[in-house]
Amino acid sequence: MYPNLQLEQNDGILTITIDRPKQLNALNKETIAALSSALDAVSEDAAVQVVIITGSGEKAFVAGADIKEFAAFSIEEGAKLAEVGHEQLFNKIERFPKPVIAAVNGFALGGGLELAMSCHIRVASENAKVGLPEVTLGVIPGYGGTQRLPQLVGKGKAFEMIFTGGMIAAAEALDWGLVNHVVPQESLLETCRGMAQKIARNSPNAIREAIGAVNAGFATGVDGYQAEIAGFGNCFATPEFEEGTQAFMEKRRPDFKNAKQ
Ligand code: CO8
Repeated sequence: MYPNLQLEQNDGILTITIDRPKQLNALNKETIAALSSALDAVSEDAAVQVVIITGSGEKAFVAGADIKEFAAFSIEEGAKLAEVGHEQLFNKIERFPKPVIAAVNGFALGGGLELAMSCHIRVASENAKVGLPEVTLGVIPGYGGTQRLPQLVGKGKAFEMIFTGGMIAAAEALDWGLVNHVVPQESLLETCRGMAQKIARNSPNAIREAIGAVNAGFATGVDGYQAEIAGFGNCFATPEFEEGTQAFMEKRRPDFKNAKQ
């Protein structure tokens, strides 16, 4: 049991629902720590292959960091809060060895959009609205938004979103490449689970290496191509590689679950 979270595990897919609906699922310290622990608990658990993160209710994914919690912070406390958040959650998700899908079921604002952007894939419901309203509060995005938003939508659009603090609708987020798909709210989880099931049929080891290689291309001072070469090599001589190639030659579906040692 984790405070402010609901967990549901089915067929290798763990769905984590952030459950503070009265506060529009705002991320307070306790919730960030709980998410961090829930992810740690499954990062090396072969029974979980894909994680879906969503928000409770029909209104919000996450309406941001909990403003009430940091309203009276000093410079040092503000910096510490951001630093701890990066370490405990946002970087952890980006580097998580299993795919993490954000099911954006409503408002994803500030830290909420930053949470969605740290996930590997984003799927939004038609009613979703996303934005980085931090400058309207006198702060800047502090959970990775200044870095991940330009990666996803380009520098010009990122500046526009950050400077105006405005929200964009799901359709525009799709157009900008900020989310991969937009679906009716009632089919959001089903769509994410369908995608997760497809992913779960593939080699977990290869997926872990792919996450590392893609991330390496965005890391400062790291040669992404070299990371890809190393990751590609790491896949060889593994039971999953043996199973994948054998299955192809035997004209059957690979069974990676039983290929694991
Ligand atoms: N923090 C705390 N409480 C919140 C938050 C939030 N981010 N968002 C909503 N709530 C609470 C409201 O205070 C209200 O609670 P109560 O009834 O006790 O007053 C409840 O949720 C419902 O909200 P509203 O009544 O405002 O609902 P509306 O439908 O009228 O409006 C909105 C919905 C438009 C989403 C509105 O709630 C809103 O603008 N929320 C704030 C959005 C925002 O500014 N988010 C960014 C926060 S700052 C941030 O995320 C910084 C990230 C980086 C931090 C780095 C470390 C510090």
